[in-house]
Amino acid sequence: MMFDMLFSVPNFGWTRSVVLAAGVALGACVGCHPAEALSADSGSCLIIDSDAGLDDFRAVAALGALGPSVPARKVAAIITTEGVARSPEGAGAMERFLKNAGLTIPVIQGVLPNPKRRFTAEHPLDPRLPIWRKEAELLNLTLPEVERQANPAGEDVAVLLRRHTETCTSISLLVIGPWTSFLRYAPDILGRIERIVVQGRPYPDELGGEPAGFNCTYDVDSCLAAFDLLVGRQQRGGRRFRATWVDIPQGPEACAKAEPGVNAEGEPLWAFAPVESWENELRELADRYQKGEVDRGQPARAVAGLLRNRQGLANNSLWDDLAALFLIRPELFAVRGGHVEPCVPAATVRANLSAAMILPERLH
Ligand SMILES: [Ca+2]
Repeated sequence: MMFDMLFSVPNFGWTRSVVLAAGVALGACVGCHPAEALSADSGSCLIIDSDAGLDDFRAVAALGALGPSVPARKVAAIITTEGVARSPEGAGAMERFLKNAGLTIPVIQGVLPNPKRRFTAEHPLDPRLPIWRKEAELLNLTLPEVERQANPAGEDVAVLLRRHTETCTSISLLVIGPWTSFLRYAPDILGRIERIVVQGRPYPDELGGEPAGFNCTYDVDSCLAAFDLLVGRQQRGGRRFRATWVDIPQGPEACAKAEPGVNAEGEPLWAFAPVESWENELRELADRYQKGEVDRGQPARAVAGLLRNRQGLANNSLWDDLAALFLIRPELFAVRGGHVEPCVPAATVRANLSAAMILPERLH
């Protein structure tokens, strides 16, 4: 999530994928999923590595609805890595959310970070983290108490992930949390990864910047080690390996029809936020897709429930939502600096996210 955003690694050569923007189909196709970026072979899987923040749940709702409908694009597993939420508590919250959303996706606890790890002096951890953690682990305070996922066998993330990726011939990895767990499971899947989509942007917004941003700062040593690993992967895999940063517009210049990130005085505008009206829009959409006992609107309704407590959404933005949407509708994004960002208004982004949260008819 958030802040002044991540890093780039010298000589890493992130692929600046996709282009284009204005003028292309801006509308939301409810219940259908173009998903050009997700390949259609039968062994194509998506893994989501998440720290179970409130934006993570929204991202999962949009992508999770893809999985059961099109097995070739299934979400093989969600890993909960400690960041905003803790790992077992984040896994418990994620399982509860998935149940509320009517989605069946394996949830695996990530490994714990080194308790003596360092934080960067430039980006110390935010003192508001305990509040964010409580809100995330309690699904924006909709749960009466924290639900920790049990792991009686004590098996770690790599062992558990193997079971869910055996048939995956190519893997897309969405990283919307710290990199701690990635280092543990990477040897098993790195050769099959065709692309990595990461929330954030390099800092500076080009090759050669220094790591920054919450997902990196929380476990900076793992973050740096992960990117050292990926540099080697790209050298071996060449152009077949793709990684894309996705971020909200933050600068003074609007990209096509997207709202600018700051006003004339340079103050943040937070246009790409989970606004209050989105809750009602999601509920109305979910109700439209509930026919008798068939409820195709469950993911949308579950997300609407997370938008009820506005206090928990103060200064919240569509960070991880956008990273998920990039996997679904890449044509809505354009390259800017070292990252991609949406080139459509925030309302269009929210409409497309809402549409992705409706379960396809073929499920029922
Ligand atoms: Ca996150």
